[in-house]
Amino acid sequence: MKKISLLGSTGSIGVQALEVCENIKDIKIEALTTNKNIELLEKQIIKFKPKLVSVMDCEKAEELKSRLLKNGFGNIKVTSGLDGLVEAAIINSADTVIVSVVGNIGIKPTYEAIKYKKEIALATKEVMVSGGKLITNEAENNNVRILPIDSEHSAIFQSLQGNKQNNINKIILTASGGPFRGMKKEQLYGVTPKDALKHPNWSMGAKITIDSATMMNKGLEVIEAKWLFNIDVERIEVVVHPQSILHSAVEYEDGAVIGQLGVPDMKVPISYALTYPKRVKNSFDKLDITKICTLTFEKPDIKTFECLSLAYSAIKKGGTMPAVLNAANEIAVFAFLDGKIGFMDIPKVIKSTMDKHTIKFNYNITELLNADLWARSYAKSIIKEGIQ
Ligand code: MN3
Repeated sequence: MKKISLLGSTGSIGVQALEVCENIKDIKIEALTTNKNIELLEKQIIKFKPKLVSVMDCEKAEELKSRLLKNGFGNIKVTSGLDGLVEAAIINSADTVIVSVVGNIGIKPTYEAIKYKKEIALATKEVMVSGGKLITNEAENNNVRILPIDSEHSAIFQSLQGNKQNNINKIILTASGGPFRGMKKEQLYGVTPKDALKHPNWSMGAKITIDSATMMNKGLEVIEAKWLFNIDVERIEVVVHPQSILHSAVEYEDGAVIGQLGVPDMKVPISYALTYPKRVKNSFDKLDITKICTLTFEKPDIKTFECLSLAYSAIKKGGTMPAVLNAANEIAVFAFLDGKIGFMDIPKVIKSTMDKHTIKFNYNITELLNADLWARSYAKSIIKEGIQ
């Protein structure tokens, strides 16, 4: 039986992960965490009866404690803050940690979970973008597997099975292109958060939906793929594929391209990460290939969607730069969602922050998190002063 700690159980991936766990059956949920959605967490607690839960927001954690006491669930431990999240990640009774929190907050708990030799099922790509080098080193040292939940990376991972001895030419990383595919810069200055939140194929959280609209999501995924599959970014090609049916592919040196297809449904990659190398039957929607009619592929418009080039540039510069890209992006995205900056200001905030950063090439986790903090405060200061 697999025993799971699920970090970020009330988010879009977390909720789907619990659905997958119910389908797999032979799984016990040991810990659940949320940022502040204690209403949903309480329902999950009643259903899955974990040993420990953690709430980032301390006040909400206290509120949950008294609610659980009233409900007769007073025996469940409630922790809070980043320390609480780490406690959930390293809980003794779990062997696998699903990381599906929003953003960089996932780095520390993932890093600690690896030290405790927990298998990682990773949905939070920011963990790899920022901490890729430290996380993959630590995983190697502890002989810990990191299984991707991100749909493209799951597709690449699936396409690599049975090919250990074969060299690959390149990874073909597919992108939907987001809601603004085909639009030019001039058309994008006036777009609102509401426009950007309408993703054509995937239903996801707000942060990743905006990242999809700017194509930063794909930039982050290029960096994520580099670390997960130990491949040079020059050999990762982003291809826009609006139907989101081919979830990504691998081209081998003989020219054979092996990819994974399916309906856009995160439950499939989640399930594979939890049951690998086995596949488990489910009742989720299946692909009717005769109904697709057309699959199209095009090169990304990197002049319009500058975030994609910024991501390539950050990983090529290396060291702490990808962490800075990621942190500045988080600040810019939330400022855009709050109506503080325009859509086209997002790459400007990121670029200015990157330009100002002095890269550190040898760093520990504290120094990495400091680079992240510096980038956040610098990005905030640019936004406050007004973007040129
Ligand atoms: Mn993805």
